[in-house]
Amino acid sequence: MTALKIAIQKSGRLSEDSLKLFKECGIKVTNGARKLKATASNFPIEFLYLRDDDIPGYVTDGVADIGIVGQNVLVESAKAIDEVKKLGFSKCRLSLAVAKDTEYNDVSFFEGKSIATSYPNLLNHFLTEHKVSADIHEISGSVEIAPGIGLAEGICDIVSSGSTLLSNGLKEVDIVMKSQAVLVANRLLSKKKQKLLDELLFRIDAVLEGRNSKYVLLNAPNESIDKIVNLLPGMRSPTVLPLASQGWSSIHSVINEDVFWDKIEQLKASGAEGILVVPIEKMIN
Ligand code: PRT
Ligand code: ZN
Repeated sequence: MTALKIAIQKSGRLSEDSLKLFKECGIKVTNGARKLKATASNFPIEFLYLRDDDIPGYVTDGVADIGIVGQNVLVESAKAIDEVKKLGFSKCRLSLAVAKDTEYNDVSFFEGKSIATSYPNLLNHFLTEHKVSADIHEISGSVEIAPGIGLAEGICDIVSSGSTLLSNGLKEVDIVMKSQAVLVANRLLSKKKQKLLDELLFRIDAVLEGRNSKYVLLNAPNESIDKIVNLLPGMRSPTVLPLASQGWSSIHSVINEDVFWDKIEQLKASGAEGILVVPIEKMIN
């Protein structure tokens, strides 16, 4: 039987959320992470556990059909594979940073200076775009210590909370790229594998849409219904049910996480009371 082979990070910042996504997609894999491979018991998919840097290469070569990797690693690798879905986790940015008391106005600061990074391709592309010529020092780890030991005047590294920069006396001065985990796929999947990938993407969409939405139930006096319904699109339109007490209704709908608090304010101002918010496990449009 054909199985889709997926490469995911063995252990690191992508691992837990990657496994959680498959679990929420109803795909059962038993304790794989300590082994090299594992097969799901209820979906034709085989997991390969690898270092994140190797994933774009394995997917390009077809050792794996698909993979989960950060956009930073994908773009840096410059491999001929496609990003098929943004997954919304492991969000971070690749940024330029300098010693915190340095006067910095714009990227031209780096003209003729040296920058330490593990992302030479991305940095080179960014500098070229800004017509800055600088000396790129490629190092594989602990980039943040480079200015302190006199290796470079600046660094280009991944930042998420910013605390690594802070504790090394550095400040973030420009963003080279924003990144998140993405699903990537080989460009030459067989028809059977493409069908399995489509099934998987259908499940992933349902999980991601659900994560990004809340189910809301509220009470309102009947004269406010029109106003409230206008605020709430719902999947098709909101549900309106009469309450036992005369003149009142219960309204049910779905609100997108991005506009959640704004909507709640508007609903309250329009007469909504007793608002209940419930997580959605999956949402199929
Ligand atoms: O062993 P393997 O090669 O598989 O893993 P790795 O050590 O190369 O990667 P890992 O697990 O650290 O990161 C995997 C992916 O997670 C990265 O490619 C990014 O897409 C994403 N990601 C999200 C991060 C961070 N957040 C992050 N904070 N990757 C690295 N960091 C590091 C950064 O390099 C810096 O040292 O964390 C430090 C900065 O964090 P803050 O919170 O102090 O700003
Ligand atoms: Zn790595």
